Amino acid sequence: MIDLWSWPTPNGQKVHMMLEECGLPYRVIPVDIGAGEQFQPEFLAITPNHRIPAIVDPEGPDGHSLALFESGAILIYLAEKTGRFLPQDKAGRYVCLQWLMFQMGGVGPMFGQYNHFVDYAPEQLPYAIERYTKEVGRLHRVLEKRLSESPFLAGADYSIADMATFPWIRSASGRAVDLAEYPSVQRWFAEIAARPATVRGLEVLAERRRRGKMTDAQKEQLFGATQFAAR
Ligand SMILES: N[C@@H](CCC(=O)N[C@@H](CS)C(=O)NCC(=O)O)C(=O)O
Repeated sequence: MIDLWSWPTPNGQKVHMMLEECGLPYRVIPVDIGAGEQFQPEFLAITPNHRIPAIVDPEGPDGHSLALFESGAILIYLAEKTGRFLPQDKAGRYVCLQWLMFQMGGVGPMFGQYNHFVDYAPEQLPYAIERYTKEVGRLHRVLEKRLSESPFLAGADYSIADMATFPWIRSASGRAVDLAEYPSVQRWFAEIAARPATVRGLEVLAERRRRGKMTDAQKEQLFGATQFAAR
C-alpha cells in the first residue's frame, strides 16, 4: 500500500485526486505544516525539501520501494504505474507534460506568492500584490485560450495536467479572479469538480483544513527562522 504524506493544500489535493481516480490503495500520514511536522526526521528522510506531498510505494519499479517528492513527479509516477491519465502516444504525452510543467513552474508558484502577499505578509506591499494579481490573471488567460480550443489541458481526455491545475484554480476563484470572466475555465472547472474522485480527493484530510487566520506560531513555522534553519 502506498504511504501518502500530505496536507489539504492544492499540492496535496492534486495527488489525493489522482490516487482516488486510479483506485490505488493508500494510507494517509498527515503532515501538519503549520505545526512544523514537515521538519520531523521521518519526513526529512523522504524529502529534503520538507514540503508535502510525498509518497512511498513499497511496490515501486522492479519490485523495490520508491520514495518520491514533488507533486508533478508523483503524478507522472502514478500515471505510468497505472497506465492512466497520461496519453500513451508520444506527442500527446509531451503536450500533457507541457501543461503539467506550466502548472508546476507557473500556476503553483505564482498563485502561491499571491496568497503569501495578500494573506500572510506582515505588511501589505502594493507592488507585490499587484505583480502577483496580474500574474494570476495572465495565467488564467493562458488557460482560457487553451480550454476554449480543447476540452481538457492535454486534449480530448482528462489527465494529470488537469488534476494538477484544478486545486489551484479552486483556491484562486472568488479571490484573485472572478471565474465568470473565464467561461472556458469555468466549464472545465465545473466538469472536474463533479467527478466523484475529485469529491473524494478533496475530502482527504479536509477536517484538518485551517480555518480563519494563520496564527503567529504557524507563520513562524512556514515563513520564519524554523523554515530557513539548515538541516
Ligand atoms: N513544488 C512542490 C511544492 C510543495 C509545497 O510547496 N508544499 C507546501 C504546501 S502546498 C508545503 O509543504 N509547505 C510547507 C513549508 O513551506 O514548510 C510540489 O509541487 O510538490
